[in-house]
Amino acid sequence: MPLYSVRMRASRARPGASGGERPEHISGAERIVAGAEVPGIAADLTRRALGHPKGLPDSIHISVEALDEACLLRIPALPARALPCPDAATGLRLAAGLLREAGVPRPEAVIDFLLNAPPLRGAMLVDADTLERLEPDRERGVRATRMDMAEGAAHPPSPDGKHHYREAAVLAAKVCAAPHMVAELCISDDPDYVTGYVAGPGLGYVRIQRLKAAGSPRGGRVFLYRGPREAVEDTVAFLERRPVLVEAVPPPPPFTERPQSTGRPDSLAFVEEELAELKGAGLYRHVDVWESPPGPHVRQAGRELLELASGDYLGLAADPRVTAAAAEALAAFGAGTGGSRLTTGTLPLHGRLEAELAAFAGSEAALVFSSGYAANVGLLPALCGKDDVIFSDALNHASIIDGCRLSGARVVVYPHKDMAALDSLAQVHQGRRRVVVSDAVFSMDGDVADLPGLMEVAARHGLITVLDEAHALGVIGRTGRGIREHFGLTGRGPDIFTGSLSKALGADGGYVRGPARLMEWLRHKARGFVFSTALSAAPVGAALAALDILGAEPERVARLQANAAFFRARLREHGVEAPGETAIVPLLAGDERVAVAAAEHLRAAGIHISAIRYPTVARGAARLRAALRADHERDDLARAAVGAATALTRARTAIPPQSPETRRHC
Ligand code: WAQ
Ligand code: MG
Repeated sequence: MPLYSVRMRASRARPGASGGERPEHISGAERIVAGAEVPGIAADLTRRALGHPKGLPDSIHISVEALDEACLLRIPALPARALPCPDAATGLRLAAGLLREAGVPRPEAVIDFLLNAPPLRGAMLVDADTLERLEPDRERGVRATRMDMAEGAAHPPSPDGKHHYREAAVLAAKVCAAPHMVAELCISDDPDYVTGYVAGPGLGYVRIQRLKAAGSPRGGRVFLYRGPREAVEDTVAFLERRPVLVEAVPPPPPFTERPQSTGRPDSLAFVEEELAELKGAGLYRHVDVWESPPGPHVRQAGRELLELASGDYLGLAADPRVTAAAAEALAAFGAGTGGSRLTTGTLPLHGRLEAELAAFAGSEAALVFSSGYAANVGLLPALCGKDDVIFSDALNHASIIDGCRLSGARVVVYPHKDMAALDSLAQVHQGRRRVVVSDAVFSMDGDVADLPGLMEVAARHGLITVLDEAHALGVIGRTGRGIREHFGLTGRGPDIFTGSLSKALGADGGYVRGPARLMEWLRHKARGFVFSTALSAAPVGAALAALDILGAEPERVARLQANAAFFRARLREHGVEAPGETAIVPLLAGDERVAVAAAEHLRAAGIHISAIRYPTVARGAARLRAALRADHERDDLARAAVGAATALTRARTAIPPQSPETRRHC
């Protein structure tokens, strides 16, 4: 039985339009039906054309065309879900989040694009990364046609004559099946219909309750494309001409968050509320999935990116000697240790790593923890309790802050690197034990603690000194031995260091190092050591090999430092301030949205530099944070510096400063 495509298009001449201008599009719809149904469907579609809220047409085209069934494609419908939202502004933010999830790097720009475009009959076909228009006819757009529900003949017309959801679900399924399609955003141009959607091949069909104000005729569609220019033609041909039947279109998912039938209050309701708040404030975190080992060039979502965000400063994480050592340790000792260091977990490798690490960095002994975070959260509560005082730099890493809180000690936060303030505070706050703790290299600012000043104040007041060298070991000091070497300090150094095996050493895990008697004591007192399963063999083996390389090849450290200096110099040439003096280079943006938009511009240019926002830094102190590597090439760094300068300028121009009123929300 032959199938027919029946299409309706209603339009009217624009009021006052001069000859030659295109008529104004009012509505369009289509079905695929058996021959016997053609007259009935044609009548249905004509009634629809005459009843559109945009007004009466003065021309209705009905076309009936037999389909070549050999090229009829049957595809499954997209899974559908619904996001409720109180207003269009919230809906648009949700849409941006979904587009980003679908892999669109600058969703806000896509939305602006749609909202500011003139009305079209079809959709804009847009490059997902550059936002370039790709369709051959930009006044008409690209129209997805020749499609219907597979069960089309059976579906009854909806009571209000509106078919929005079903038709959209069919169209979105076809669009998402088109080659190189990343996502679709749709806002209805029916003034009474405020619900819209975002769809994507991996995302499914997501209805968003409100995407515009009621009464507004402004709508449109954007199809986001990522593929070769030569393939655009095929994509357009598929959308416009390939007959498609969509199977098993689900009923429209409702906008209730969950069935209310039980009448019981939902004790987890706060989760949706708080996630929606984060999305609204531009603070929702989307995680990137990497598809290659760490290195100066990496792959993410099928794209090659120049990487300036990783803590693998010396390029050791993927060094064949390091990975081979990890593999050897894994084969020799298994994947897991099965218990705490005090029960079944201690391997000969742990002892070797502790001895070599201590010797390299200049301590008597060391103790390996399962992460740098665990080292701080293990050490500080062991060292201090409720009768004690911890003086903590205002910009210390979160793991230090958490360790301070968990200790129950009085925590006195001193202004960043302000040794005079520390001195005064130490005079005032007395206690049983008193500790001063500071990052050696501050992780978000890339500056170095004033160690000589700190040692002097500590000596004057008898404070125990703790320095976190996560971003200092292997990074500062001529041979990478850290902050003491950086300052050429030969006398007494800090009492205790904490650090990470997962930054310059390219492995995984953390450590505390210091006097042997203190390490012996910590083995009994640090709960994060006592009650945590021992770090497994592979990362310990990797860290040992990395430490050997660091000792034997200090030129890696020199290259890292030279790269950082080169990158800072290029940035300054392009008018970007680049404070700090280590491998971490902060490029201050202030506004969260500027930082995020600049990072997105950079990503579109093939450069990955992280945007850092609250809660990692203070609100309004958002930034791009570049991290250098020893194996970065100069050409790449020069390109990244120009890219960063351009991206920041573009983001600042596009995003006007917020009034204090709106500022409060992010
Ligand atoms: N192909 C491409 N673009 C189209 C097509 C088509 N076949 N039909 C419409 N457009 C474009 C055109 O620019 C319109 O202005 C815009 O999309 C909106 O079209 O789950 O009714 O027909 O409840 O107004 C969404 C339903 C309904 C959401 C969307 O779109 C839900 C809708 P409209
Ligand atoms: Mg329509």
